[in-house]
Amino acid sequence: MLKKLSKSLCLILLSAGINAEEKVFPALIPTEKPQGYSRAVERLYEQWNPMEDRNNELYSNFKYTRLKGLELAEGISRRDPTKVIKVNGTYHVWYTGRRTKEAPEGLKKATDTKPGTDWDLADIWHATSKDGWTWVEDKEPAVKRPPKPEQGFRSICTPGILMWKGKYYLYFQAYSPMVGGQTYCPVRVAYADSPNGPWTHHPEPVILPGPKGSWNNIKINDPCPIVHKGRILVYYKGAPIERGKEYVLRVQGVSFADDPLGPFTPSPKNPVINSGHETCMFPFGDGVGALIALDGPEKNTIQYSEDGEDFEIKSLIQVPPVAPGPFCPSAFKGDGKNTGFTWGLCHINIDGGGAQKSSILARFDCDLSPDIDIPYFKHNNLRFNEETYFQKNIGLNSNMTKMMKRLSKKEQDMN
Ligand code: AAL
Repeated sequence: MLKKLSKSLCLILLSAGINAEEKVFPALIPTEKPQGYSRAVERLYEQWNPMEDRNNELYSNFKYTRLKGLELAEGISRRDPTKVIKVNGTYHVWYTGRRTKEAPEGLKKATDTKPGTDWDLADIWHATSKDGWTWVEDKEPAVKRPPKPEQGFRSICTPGILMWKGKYYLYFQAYSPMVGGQTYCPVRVAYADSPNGPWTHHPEPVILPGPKGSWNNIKINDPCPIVHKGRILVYYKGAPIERGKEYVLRVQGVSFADDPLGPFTPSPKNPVINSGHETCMFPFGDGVGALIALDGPEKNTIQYSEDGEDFEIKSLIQVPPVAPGPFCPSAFKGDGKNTGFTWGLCHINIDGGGAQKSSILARFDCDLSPDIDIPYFKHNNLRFNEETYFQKNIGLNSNMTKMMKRLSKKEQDMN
């Protein structure tokens, strides 16, 4: 009987074009790396994991929801939120808040009352929530611009929150007059005993741009503090004053401190991340996770580093939150048991641009927590509707349409 069966199995395989002796990659994914297949199969085991993104704690897709209470209003822009923290049952977030009668129209047209960019003439605002979906904004900024001529008198923006030994620290970009890509931007800090303030400006900037000719010699953007192995790490994006294809564009560095007011010592390995415009670093397990979006060869990835300095790509992501501020329940414990996050706030520029229109804060949900398993967020194959493909920045613009038509014409003439 058995003999008969295996004979008929051989016949079926042969008729399907498969030789019973031939090695075929099985449908049931081997849990151990099988030998003798392609580099792609090897990578599945060496760099990724055989269950693909379904088993990847550092992979997620992101789903967005409009916030209640912080809706778009004339003359108000909110962007670049901090991490969300929870204190005595209330969630807190801080962000760049701009309230100007006039709209930004570029730095050349900026005046004392007209902003040059969405983050010009801004202060740091604060909102609270009981559930993470509905938010209530304070009546006044939490941290106001310092008086002239202190650094930051023109605009303070893009804050990052740190909880350290029962106190609260907000790190932020401090601009005196803005003059385009050439604007000098160090990081200042303000501190408070309660998330509700009052906040006091530390008199001196704590993280300064680097020396002449270095990768961060003009700007330190997006300060993102975390606690790792008992130390304070502040990540940031640096930019040089030099512009052009041969110069560094957007890379990230880190500085270490044992006191929130400094001194901060830059990592000798800086820059520690070679990409990213909108980023967020978060404690994960006993290392550091980093969500890296928009710029550079490693854009739209989630990376991981054991020591906070040497990062490896762990996943490729789609539609990442812009300027994410996740709620990381154990972000500032520094106990090596960090559980990632499942939601946070981010910003969306209302016309899909960057600098010239107002922005809104939005909520994102995801599964970047090793303690939780939500298969919905581990799906691949995210597809978009018609409107998405033809919207500004994705549809081919009119100048490029003309150029591509000229090119097609040339190709036709040549062939
Ligand atoms: C943001 C951040 C920094 C930039 C600008 C305001 O999203 O990258 O803060 O300077 O845009």
